[in-house]
Amino acid sequence: MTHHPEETLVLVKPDGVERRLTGEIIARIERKGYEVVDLKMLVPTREMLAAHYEEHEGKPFYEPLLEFMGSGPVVALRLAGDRVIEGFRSLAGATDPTVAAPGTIRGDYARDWGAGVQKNLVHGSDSTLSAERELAIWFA
Ligand code: IDP
Ligand code: MG
Repeated sequence: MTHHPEETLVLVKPDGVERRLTGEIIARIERKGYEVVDLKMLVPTREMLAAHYEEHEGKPFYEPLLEFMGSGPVVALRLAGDRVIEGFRSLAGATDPTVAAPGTIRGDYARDWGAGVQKNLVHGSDSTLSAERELAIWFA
């Protein structure tokens, strides 16, 4: 029987691209042992972002989040590996970069900039259902 490893969507957000951290982030993913199956750089449309972040509609940070995510190029990655969803979330660290553990991507390279949205460098799908849904948006 063929082994089908799990897949996830990772985004290097506009702050990560602008701060030239794309290579560092991909290096950490690869060193951990996950496979980059596909990747692309694009400026996402409002429609893509609304679909991607539908669960957050109505929250106070929703508009700042969509504005931030559409403010420049994003690098989208399709990653594969056993338990890669959980594994990448662990590499990324906590959502709030101020308290994300040192050693994580967010903990090492992100901070609070006093904006209405947390600029925390990366996105990673949080479940197999989210991964499937989000990969269809970014790798249609
Ligand atoms: P996650 O990216 O760690 O999965 P989510 O709760 O799914 O976090 O939130 C999506 C994104 O929205 C976060 O990565 C962050 O950029 C932003 N965000 C989440 N919660 C807050 C908040 O309380 N204030 C400001 N921005 C937030
Ligand atoms: Mg999330």
